[in-house]
Amino acid sequence: MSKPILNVALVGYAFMGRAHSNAYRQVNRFFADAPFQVVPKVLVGRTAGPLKLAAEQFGWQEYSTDLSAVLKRDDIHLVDIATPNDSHVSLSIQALKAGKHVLTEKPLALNAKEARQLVAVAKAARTSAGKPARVGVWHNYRRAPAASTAAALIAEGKLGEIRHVRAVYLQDWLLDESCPGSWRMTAKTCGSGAHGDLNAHLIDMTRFLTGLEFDEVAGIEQTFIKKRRNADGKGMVDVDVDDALLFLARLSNGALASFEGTRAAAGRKNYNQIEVNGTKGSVLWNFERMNELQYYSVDEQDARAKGFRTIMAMDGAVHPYAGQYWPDGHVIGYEHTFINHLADFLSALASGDEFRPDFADGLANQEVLDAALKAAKTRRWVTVERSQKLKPAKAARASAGKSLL
Ligand code: SOE
Repeated sequence: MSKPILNVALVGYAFMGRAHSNAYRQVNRFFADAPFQVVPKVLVGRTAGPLKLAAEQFGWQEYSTDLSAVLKRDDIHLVDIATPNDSHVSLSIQALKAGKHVLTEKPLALNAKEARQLVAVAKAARTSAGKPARVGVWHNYRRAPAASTAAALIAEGKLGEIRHVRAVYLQDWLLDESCPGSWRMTAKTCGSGAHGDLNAHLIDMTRFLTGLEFDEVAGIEQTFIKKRRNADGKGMVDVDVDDALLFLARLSNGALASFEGTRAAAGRKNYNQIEVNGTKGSVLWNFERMNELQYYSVDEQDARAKGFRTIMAMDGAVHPYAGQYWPDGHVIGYEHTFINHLADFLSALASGDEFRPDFADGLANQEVLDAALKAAKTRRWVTVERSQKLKPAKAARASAGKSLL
């Protein structure tokens, strides 16, 4: 039986545009139960030459430099925003007002004020068919099988009461003084530096894994290299955002948490790690070993066998998403987290069930980002403004319950 068509327009075609394009191309190949036939219809950008090349390479049927014209089309159902941070809110609002469903890159906004505006528009938005518009933020790491398994274990109480979260996201590409300035290093275009880029993922993962919110934060930040050469080769630009921002937090159940986001940790490329300690056990997940989950249980009866164990979270019968791909233990990678994310969004679109993280989650995340940035700048503890009451997200889709061998 043929499925309804979902035509997509994607704005932006750099690193994230490439990752999203791949998800649109692959989702029907791996998720037989996806309720739509996804069509990568139009790639949108500003500069026709490179845009055309990207559209061909990434598999888009058409390309356009005119977003307004694309938004007027009745045959476009979903608009995806993979542009620099300063346009996430305005483009999302434009797409919602045109009656489209919207997926947006993280962080949702430059600040919480902007994010609140977007949440309000999204709540009221209707598609041209008069249905509520559906929205989501691309916090893709939630949907690594091992991370989703960790969330399920925590939700089932295997860790008991959560006491600590310890999370780091370490990169080193800004150690290189010759790396030119870009939108990622200017507050006007990115909001904050490593903080909004990397800590945003840690905040999302903490909220996802523990179901807890953030009460108060204190932090420090540093910009190690304050001037960089301009990308066009002409002169120097000031760097006015952090190269690194570290913060402490008290979570809503009293748990204590620490976070470190940096682009100046030599040798660390995409070291995105989180450890959660509870009264009955601990879990640790590191993206660079994304298919594995470290788990410790205080209940192990044999003292000789007590210790952290490594679970290969690629058993299709029990681990979420794993059974969509290859036989047990045939590992997956970065790009699959985006495919999983999209598959869940499509299911939610068809069923009407919630999709998380949505824009309300994006706002909650932004409120923590803003508070930690303010704390670092003022050198004080700051209470996190929580303008909404959110339920914790469900841990993950159920496993496919099958092995493909
Ligand atoms: C760059 O630091 C970056 O691409 C982030 O923007 C992504 O969100 C992260 O997943 C990888 O690193």
